[in-house]
Amino acid sequence: MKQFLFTAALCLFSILGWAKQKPNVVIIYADDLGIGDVSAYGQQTLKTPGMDRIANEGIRFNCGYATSATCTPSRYSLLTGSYPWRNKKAQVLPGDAPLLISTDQPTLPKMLRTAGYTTGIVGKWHLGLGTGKVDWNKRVSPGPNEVGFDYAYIMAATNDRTPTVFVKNGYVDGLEESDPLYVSYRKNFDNLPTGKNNPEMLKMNYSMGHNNSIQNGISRIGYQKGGKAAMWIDENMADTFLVQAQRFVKTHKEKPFFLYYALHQPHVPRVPHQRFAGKTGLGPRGDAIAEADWCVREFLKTLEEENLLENTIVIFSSDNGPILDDGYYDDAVEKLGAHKPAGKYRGNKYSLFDAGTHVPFMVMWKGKIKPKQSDALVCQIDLLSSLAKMVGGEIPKTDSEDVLAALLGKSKKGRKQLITEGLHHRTAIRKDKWLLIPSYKGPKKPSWVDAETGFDINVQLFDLEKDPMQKNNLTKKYPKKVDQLLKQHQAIKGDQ
Ligand code: NG6
Ligand code: CA
Repeated sequence: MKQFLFTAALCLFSILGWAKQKPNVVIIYADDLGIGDVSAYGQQTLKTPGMDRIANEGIRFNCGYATSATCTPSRYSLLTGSYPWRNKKAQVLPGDAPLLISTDQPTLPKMLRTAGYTTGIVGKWHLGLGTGKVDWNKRVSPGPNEVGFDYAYIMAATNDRTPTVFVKNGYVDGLEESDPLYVSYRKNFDNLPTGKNNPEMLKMNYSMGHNNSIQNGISRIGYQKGGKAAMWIDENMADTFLVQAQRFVKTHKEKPFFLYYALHQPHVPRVPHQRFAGKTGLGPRGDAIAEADWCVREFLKTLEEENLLENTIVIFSSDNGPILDDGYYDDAVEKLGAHKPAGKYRGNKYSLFDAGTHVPFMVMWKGKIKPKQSDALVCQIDLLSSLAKMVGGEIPKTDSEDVLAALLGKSKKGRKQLITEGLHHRTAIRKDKWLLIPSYKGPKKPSWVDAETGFDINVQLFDLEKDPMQKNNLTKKYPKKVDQLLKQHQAIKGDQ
């Protein structure tokens, strides 16, 4: 009897303990993936069953946003809850840029860590490292570990920028002492081969920029020397990150964990593993998406096998809208066919038109969230406050709004409005069905962008419900609306 009571007490204790355990948080964040690239959003040209699983078993948000149409600024907002234009340096960073997030700023991983979570990042960082001149042969700091992540296995910037190595908790992974690594964004080392001088060494040609150091037959932005044993092979990158993400989950499953799994696809250079090359008929961009989708599928399988799906909220989104030619000739344009990466919307990466920031956004939590679609306006910047609310953490004073009820499908209301950003911190305002782009002087696009930026000297007002392609500028028809939205834009953004 005594034994029975003891066992019963133990069971009750563990059930109560389990019930009290905070849910794990996973953010899967794609790079340059458009709302029209995910088949759950309606397209028929490319199947994405992994991503679709999150949308179909969870909530598919129809008005989900990144704060910016480029990577660094969006990631900055995701992690800090602050609009990127509040920090002048929050622009696409070179691979040797200093850490953009100040170590005393509130961040999502810090908030979760304080709430008892083990926090990890695997994949693309692109928020700078160190304080200025980085010595890649010593521990590089401050970095992700200093802004809230207990574990970090990252690529420093982008897959088209040097250094082409992974950094594990501040150390270049696999670096050999006898072959130190040097990086420069100003000049080449010892006349080493470059894309510009040695095109015969390239397996993929550059179309714009990207003609500096060559690694794995692909020339990049930036120069590097040494570090041979640590250099990544692009074809294996997806597998490396997936294994890291799976390992993090398996190692930390006993306590609440937060994993930021930042996929590198379909950003350029698009070099999927042989298993995916040529499989979609859409060229490397489609194949890279298929590879990313497989990663999502495998990762969800791991959560399932570890019995974690019921206690894990999985959020999926992308850092900015899609782009075809982003600096390499890789058939993305030629093989596109009927596929529409931006779905029914006008815009692309770099653009103030809607699809620059209007991205796939799905949230799944088995047993807690009922499958549905939602039209609530939600933004990645809101994850800090919303998740703080969910875990009983501290909600810091930032631009992040608590939209937890919308994220869990309990409310149709998200935020009231959102400031979205294109290049050079130029911004627009999204509110109700409207998108207003203020007037901007100067050239409509920089020479290195092969897509529209949405800049115009005339103010532009679009009704996204009736005119998702943003063909009809309604400023003349609705002058009061223009006035109102310009005032709201000014009130939030000030003179910045
Ligand atoms: C641009 C690069 C582009 C890409 C982008 C950053 C050129 C011509 N273009 O400067 O290829 O790397 O920066 O992309 O160099 S992001 O998704 O990380 O913001
Ligand atoms: Ca990006």
